[in-house]
Amino acid sequence: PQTIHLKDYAPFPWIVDRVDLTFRLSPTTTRVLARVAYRPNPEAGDGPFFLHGEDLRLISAAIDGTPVAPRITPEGLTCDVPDRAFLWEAEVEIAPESNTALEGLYMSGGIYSTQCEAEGFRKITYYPDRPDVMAPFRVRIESAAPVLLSNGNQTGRGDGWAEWDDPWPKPAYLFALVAGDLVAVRDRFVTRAGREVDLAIWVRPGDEGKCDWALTSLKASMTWDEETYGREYDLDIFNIVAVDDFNAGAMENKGLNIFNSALVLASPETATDRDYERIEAVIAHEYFHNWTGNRVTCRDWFQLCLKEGLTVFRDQQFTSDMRSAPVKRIEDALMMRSRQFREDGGPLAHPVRPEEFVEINNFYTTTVYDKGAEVVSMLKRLIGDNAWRAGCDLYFERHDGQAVTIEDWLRAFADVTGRDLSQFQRWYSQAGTPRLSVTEAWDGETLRLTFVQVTPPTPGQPDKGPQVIPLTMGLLHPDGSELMPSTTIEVTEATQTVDFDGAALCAKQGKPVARPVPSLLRDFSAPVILDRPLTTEDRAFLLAHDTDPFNRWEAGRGLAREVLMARATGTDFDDAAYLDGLRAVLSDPALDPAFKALVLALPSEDDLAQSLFDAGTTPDPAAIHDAAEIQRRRTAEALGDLLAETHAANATPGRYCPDADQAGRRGLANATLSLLSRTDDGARAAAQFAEADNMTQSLAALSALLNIGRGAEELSTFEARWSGDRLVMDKWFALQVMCAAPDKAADVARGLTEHPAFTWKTPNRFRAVIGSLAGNAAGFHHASGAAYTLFADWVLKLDPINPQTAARMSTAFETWRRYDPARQERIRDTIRRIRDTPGLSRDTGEMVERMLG
Ligand code: BAL
Ligand code: ZN
Repeated sequence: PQTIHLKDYAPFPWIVDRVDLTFRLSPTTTRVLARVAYRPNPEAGDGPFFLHGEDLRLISAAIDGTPVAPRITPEGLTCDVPDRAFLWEAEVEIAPESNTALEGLYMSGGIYSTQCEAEGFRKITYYPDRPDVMAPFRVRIESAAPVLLSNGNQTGRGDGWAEWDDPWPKPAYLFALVAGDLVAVRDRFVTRAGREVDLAIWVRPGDEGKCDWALTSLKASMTWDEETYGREYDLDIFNIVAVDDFNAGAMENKGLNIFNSALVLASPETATDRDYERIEAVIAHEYFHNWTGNRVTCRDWFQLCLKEGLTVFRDQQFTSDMRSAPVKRIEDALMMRSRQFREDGGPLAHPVRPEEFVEINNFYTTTVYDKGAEVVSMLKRLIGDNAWRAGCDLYFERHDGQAVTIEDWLRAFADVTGRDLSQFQRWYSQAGTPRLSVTEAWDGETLRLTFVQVTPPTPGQPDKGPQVIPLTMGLLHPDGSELMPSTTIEVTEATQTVDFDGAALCAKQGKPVARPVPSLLRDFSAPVILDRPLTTEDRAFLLAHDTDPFNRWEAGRGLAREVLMARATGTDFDDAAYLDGLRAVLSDPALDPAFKALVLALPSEDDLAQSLFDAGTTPDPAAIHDAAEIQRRRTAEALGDLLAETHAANATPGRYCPDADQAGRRGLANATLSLLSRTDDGARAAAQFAEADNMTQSLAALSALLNIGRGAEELSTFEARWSGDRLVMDKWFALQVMCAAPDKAADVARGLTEHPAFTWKTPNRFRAVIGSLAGNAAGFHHASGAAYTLFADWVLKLDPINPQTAARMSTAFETWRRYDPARQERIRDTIRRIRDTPGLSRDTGEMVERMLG
């Protein structure tokens, strides 16, 4: 397979002035007629007239009405064309019904739907399928289906046809078409400028009652983007469609977002608080793309973070504003550490802006998205809120209607601030998580902090330069009061010292002079690993006194990690400080319940495996699992009454509402329930399951029961009640695998693959069973190797029909080098078995090659 390089970028030699598409829909023989106006691009060099096209049957092609005979390859066609403006016409035939890869035009549950990002449009017609070719599209759909949708505004509708016109030039990856038997739940939004926008959420008949939250979230997003960034919507219609078969979460097609139904449909009975929060965030994310991605798009796919990192950052800001900012920050840091640091530290590490790829679908990663968002967040932190907004305004003003690069993006901020951002740009080009070590020295007057930053080698990048690390920090007096509130310092050198006049700070507060206690990397101000020798007493002090909620939580997490790492390696460790800390947090009436729930949760087993590995110890997944289980029981025994009180006080916060307040209280109650089940034999959980009137409490109770090896009866009750609801059944499948004991996980998953409802070609169901097996760390890495084998068998089964999802799944093996020689050998042999399978897709092939290194 061919590797594509950033350095080889060249503009397309033609400009597209207009695209007219006619679709005659049929499940097996859809005809697509394309009429495309081309003219030479004066800013591009010469090159062949090459149009991408895959799995198309060309019926006819013509230039200015004269038939032509292009040369066709599996990747596209070339054709001799005049050196002037001309009209290209081509008719092709495609078969949406047999498109199981879910890229291009496909059928899902009888509904025609598209997914064109990144390179799916080439499966619809011959076209320069690259993001820097932007054009206005007109679309005519001919079909007996009752609902016919495409991008832009509807310009005509008759019996068996509809016409759509999208005036905003767009790349082909933003094209969308939907047709089928759908119903709309409608609303209306008036923009700040007075434009009246018809909003509609299109779902299968029967799902109308589950759209309210998505609509509420959409209107909130539209208002927020106007108020926060001055960005308004620009069409008369905004449509969202929910489909069941979808490789990812959702897609920001212009004016016609298409969503995985799991991220649209919600009712209290069927969706959890977590689902509601996610729906709110993803609806916002796709809406925000209208400016960050659609109006200003990427020049090439190497610039993917330009739209994704920025849009994730924007949706994070939105969630912070709609809910609790500290809780959101902790959740985002947890995600970064569990997913992105893991990627950054393994064989799949790549820069936020990669420089080469084989299959671009493999680069829709946590690094591009989440680290990309952290880079944007650091930029804002470094330049301040006003310059941030001014830079964004300048970026939109300069580049509206263009396909641009990270250099263009940064130039807007350099111009607004006069700042040299060349060192900052290393965040885009250097892979790997910087490790920032800190040592402290106190001479009775001055506190000196010495920072040393090192970014470890990653594939293709042996040496790294120092990066600009915005380090937000504060200083506390040993009596617990604050000496220096949050301040951001810039660590730019490989080694750097910073002095603080501790004596003066104490004197200013009227305090006796004492060595200040630093609180570093507040608010998780940079995506780095902070190496800082802290004692248990230091952590307990910060948990009790830090004024920064993130670092307060971080201190508690440090205590938990200490206890679990010691226990997992067979070392005696006193958990008194950890338990005292929990007691204090749970008893503090001033703290947000959602924050308490986060403090109560243990680090994940995968997180502990990574921490042990980072500390130079080979992690034993079984020992980690046992350590966590023992600690849960000990916590339940030590804090029983307080946990029970907390559960009782928070379990029923009133008539169900998915807002942050209620969700936080339910989250805390469910965290306590899980612990209490360890000592009450599941009595409370069984009662909660029997009484629950919402999915959050029902699922948490079921999970608490399964985690202690009970819940068989409840599982049957749940299945009988929800067998007709595919999204709820995904939860039923996933929970059993996630909660299975380590020695049973593979068998549980195998058993579920034999369940008649295991429709494995639907990505959501596949992920629920097979994906969850990788999520059960001790089960996945059970010494028998049974889970590795089962997992690989299913990846190989999925690969021929859906390479994109299969490739993504295969990354479960990315951590193989962490483990002992026996496990390493098993996993390596498994990856090799995948690699050596004849006919393996380019997608999965690239992933396994990279994992083997
Ligand atoms: N652009 C792909 C889906 C998303 O990130 O919004
Ligand atoms: Zn996105």
